[in-house]
Amino acid sequence: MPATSSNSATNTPDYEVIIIGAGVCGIYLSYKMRELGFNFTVLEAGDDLGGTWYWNRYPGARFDSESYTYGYSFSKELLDEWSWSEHFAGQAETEQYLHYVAKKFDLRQHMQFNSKVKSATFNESSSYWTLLTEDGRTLTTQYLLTAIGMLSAATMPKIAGVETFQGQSFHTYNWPKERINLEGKKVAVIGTGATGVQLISEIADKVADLTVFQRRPNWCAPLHNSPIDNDAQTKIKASYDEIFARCKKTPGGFIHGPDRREYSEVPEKDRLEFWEQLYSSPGFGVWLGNFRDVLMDETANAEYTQFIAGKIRERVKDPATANKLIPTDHGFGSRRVPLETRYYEAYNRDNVHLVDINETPIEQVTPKGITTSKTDYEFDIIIYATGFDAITGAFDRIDIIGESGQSLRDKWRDGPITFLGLQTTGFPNLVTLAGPQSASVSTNFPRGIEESVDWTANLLKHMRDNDYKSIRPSLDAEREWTEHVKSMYEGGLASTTKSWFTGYNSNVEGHDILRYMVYFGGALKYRERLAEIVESNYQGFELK
Ligand code: NA7
Repeated sequence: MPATSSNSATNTPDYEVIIIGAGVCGIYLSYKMRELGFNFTVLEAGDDLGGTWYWNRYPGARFDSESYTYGYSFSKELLDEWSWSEHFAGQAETEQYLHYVAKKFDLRQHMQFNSKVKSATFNESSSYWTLLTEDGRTLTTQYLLTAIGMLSAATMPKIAGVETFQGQSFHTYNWPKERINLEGKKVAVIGTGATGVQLISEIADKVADLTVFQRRPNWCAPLHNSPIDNDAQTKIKASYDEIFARCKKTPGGFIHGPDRREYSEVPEKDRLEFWEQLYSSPGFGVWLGNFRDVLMDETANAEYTQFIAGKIRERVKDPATANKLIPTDHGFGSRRVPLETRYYEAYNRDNVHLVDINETPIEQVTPKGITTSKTDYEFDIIIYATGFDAITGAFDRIDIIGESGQSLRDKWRDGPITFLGLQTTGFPNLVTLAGPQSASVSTNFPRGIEESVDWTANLLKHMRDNDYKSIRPSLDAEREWTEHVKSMYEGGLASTTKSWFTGYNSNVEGHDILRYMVYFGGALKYRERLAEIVESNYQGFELK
């Protein structure tokens, strides 16, 4: 057990609410907790706020959703004051935005940085949580709200010799704050997910030589980013109500929603015209604005997939390289679609080389570079764009101990089990914002998060107003929700494809099985369900 809390003598916890994480979710949570007058604090592992936008400083990091659909919607004043400079803002601007929000609402006073939580233990007699930080501090709280990010547990590949490399090497998530000089350098990138694709596109013409080690290619499509000029800025600011209303109507919480026409009812010529239009439009329309059956029906998906493959062949000059960049193990859209800016054109450059590690596997990292079954490569810099132990990974890295000494890590070993992705039995007073099986992790994050935070804030207010001290889901509610989450995986092409949506990660032991990580029912259904729960006086939860 951690050392005794400072207030244990009075049997009141140090805080009513502790929030772990000062990213997009934690910032809004702290705004709401302050608004409601709770005694709370935010514990953040980093030395500043920003979460995803604090850590991911790799070259090319930017939004794939329109900036003005990503920012917070809760303050009209904030919407009026802040001007995004690009339709899809980069990391630095987004970090500045979050700093601006924290300053405007004076939220920093509630945040403790360099405060990595090591463990959280539930005390059954008091219904309090006791947290221990890595630097040895103990804090107690009635409610524990996690805002620890869905992609915040970065994973390195299990390759022999990684630690022996004598040049510089980074995981993209842990990209240093100081400027890294890439000019004139021989650089390796391992990984071609959304991160690798942004990074490769950005650095291809800046480094002397770039070698990309690819295991499975993804279906990528153009982002079509551009600056926001004064006219566009004025229009955006005047139409925020419509923008957010539109996001509320789509299953993904983006401005792009599915085309309701049946794919088979649209003549082939019109389909192709429509697809050309999607391909040349900015953002996720190419994925989420398509006919619904493209993501559900194998025939429709195969035709669209061929259309996109054709685009890759048009853009990559060398047919052998184009073939390597075309996925063969999954159709378009069944994994997260990376949006790119001249990604495919990067491979037309003489200084960029693509290594398919299925043909020539990586054997080891050496002091000088990387050895495959065929070649000894020498590099100055190795970049690992190898992704995350998604969604549950951040929970697994904290010792979360609930009733009867049960650990959350053990409970979720074969996959998460939750009610609404917000609570799990055996862990009262723990609310997992952006937790597994919630809609926030499968939709435009800030849109989902604002709703979950509002819902949670109302719940805590309800608890306080009615003098309740603990909340937990019932076993039946948890079972029913987890089954519902599983049923939403049926029929969709994404559920049969290995990706972080389905919980696979080759770099984490035990994560080579299907795990039901996200809510595929969409933001609308999720929102309805949250509202029903409130209307039914929190049916499915036990409040005491
Ligand atoms: P992703 O999408 O999980 O991509 C990770 C990439 O790294 C992917 O191409 C993996 O190949 C590759 N990878 C992982 N481990 C290895 C090993 N051991 N050897 C070779 N290649 C490997 O993470 P990202 O950071 O790109 O994107 C995460 C999300 O951030 C993204 O969806 C956005 O929402 C924002 P694989 O495909 O598994 O064969």
